[in-house]
Amino acid sequence: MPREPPVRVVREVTSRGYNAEREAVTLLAGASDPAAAVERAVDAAPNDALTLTTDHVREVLDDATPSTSATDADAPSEDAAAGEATTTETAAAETTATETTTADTSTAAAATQSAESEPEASTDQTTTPTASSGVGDDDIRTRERTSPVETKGVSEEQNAAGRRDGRDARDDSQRSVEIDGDITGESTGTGEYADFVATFRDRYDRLSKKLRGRVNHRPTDALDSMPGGSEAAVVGMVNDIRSTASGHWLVEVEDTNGVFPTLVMKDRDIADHVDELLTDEVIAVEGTISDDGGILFADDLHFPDIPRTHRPSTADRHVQAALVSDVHVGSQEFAADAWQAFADWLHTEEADAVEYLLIAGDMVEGVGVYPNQDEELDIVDIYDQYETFAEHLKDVPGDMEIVMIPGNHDAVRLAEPQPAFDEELRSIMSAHDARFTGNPSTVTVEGVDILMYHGVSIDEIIAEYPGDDISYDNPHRAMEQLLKKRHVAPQFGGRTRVAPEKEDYLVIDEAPDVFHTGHVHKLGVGGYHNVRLVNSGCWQHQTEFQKSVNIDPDVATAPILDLNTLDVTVRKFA
Ligand code: D5M
Ligand code: FE
Ligand code: ZN
Repeated sequence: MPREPPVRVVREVTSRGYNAEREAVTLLAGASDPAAAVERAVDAAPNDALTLTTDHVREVLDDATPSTSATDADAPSEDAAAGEATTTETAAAETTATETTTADTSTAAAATQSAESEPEASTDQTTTPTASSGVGDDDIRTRERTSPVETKGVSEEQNAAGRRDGRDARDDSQRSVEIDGDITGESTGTGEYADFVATFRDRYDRLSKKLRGRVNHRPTDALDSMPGGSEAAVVGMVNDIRSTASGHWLVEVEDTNGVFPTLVMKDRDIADHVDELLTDEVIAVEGTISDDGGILFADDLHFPDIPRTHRPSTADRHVQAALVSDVHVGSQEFAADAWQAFADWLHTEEADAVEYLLIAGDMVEGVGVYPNQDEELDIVDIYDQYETFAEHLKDVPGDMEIVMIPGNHDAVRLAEPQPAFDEELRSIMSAHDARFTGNPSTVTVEGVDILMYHGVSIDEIIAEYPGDDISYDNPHRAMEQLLKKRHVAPQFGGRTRVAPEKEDYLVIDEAPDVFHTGHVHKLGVGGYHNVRLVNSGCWQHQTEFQKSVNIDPDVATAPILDLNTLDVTVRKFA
């Protein structure tokens, strides 16, 4: 009997916008057809349910798969182990040495990288891929291997003003941080139907503009009256993707005038792109109108994408930013010692140039985020969690510029765009005079545009994409898809909850220089059309739930971005 590893079931469930009780996952994994069982359980669950419970699952299993026996449902966990885990990574994580790797922006897919974004030192030896999971194997060159960071005693020397004792006194006058695209204080959505129409209209307007100049497009209603055999193009939002009986793909696109079907033949090269398509993203299709006029045979597909000619801006001086996320203070698995080692390192001379700290969400573990989460809480009160987080943040040098966006564990609305922390939470985290902005936001640091986004849609990209090219081991590959679609949460109605606003704040209007995300607790460094991609790891050891579904997090990794070169050095503190 086929048995789905629970991790797949979890992803199936979450990609449909639900969390699941652990036992519900176990039951689903044991069903004779787990995918169908997930489908039915999701249908059976009330629309307003946030969590798929064992009751929801039992209901459908009893109804439709009477053959599922209790034994099937109880024993799927060995299968889960077959999936991913590598022991080498765990071994690497247990050493206390600081591992330093440098990634350049060239990936196999981006041979056109500009010279200026290549690292200047490429003579160094190649590191083993297991030493830094998620960092594209091709991209890595070991620049140096440092001895274990000397951290002892640093915090004692640290004075109350947070001056960096191992480091030079600094002149702050060259620093600058600007913020754009922040929803905070601008939210107008009431959740009405009209708001959704406005959001989608805005998405279509802005993304179709990026495509219209590239194809000779016609509105859908004009395509209807074009003679068979005409060459034509259409720019629209993907409304539906279906395979036909003969294995071709029917991709229905919608513009403001109506819908039009396009057909992608399975033997064409462009058929590969159909795997990448998500509903609600905006694309252009070029092709030939069928003889009877009812369909467009696709010759080419275009995504809004980042132009290959994109030239990133860089800072005018040698200065660096630490890009972290997913601290999860309040969880029993919060890696307090590792965080302390990181904070201590920031006080050393070696970290002299690290003047910025960007935190991409999930400061705290939160309360009631997942079922049974309370069993693993170290701090049960959400405000106490932020108080403790603030204490840990105080260990970071007081003269660093800090920018924070919220994530799905934080105490702001779950639906994206998420506004910044409210006044009460800001006053708790006030120590560093940090900047608080929404998720997503573009944070321009000394001229470098950094798109910060927590990353919930990465789960969805990975769940929807067939094959192993894009997985939790290379989250930066999922980030490429978001850039290609020029939207941080392209698919509506799935795992990523989206709030309607009069503008679509999730559109990536300007190509960023750096894209920084977190959420999946896996490290990933890459490059796409000269945009530097960084997915931070996390500061939370594996939770019971993650263990049960075989998610193996990259704990205590701090990617350090050089704002002058956009090179990234990954440091490990566990
Ligand atoms: O997300 C951490 C990662 O783990 C992210 O990929 C989601 C996944 N995850 C962890 N626990 C669960 C449960 N209970 N349901 C669904 N998905 C889960 P984070 O946002 O830090 O929890
Ligand atoms: Fe997280
Ligand atoms: Zn998260």
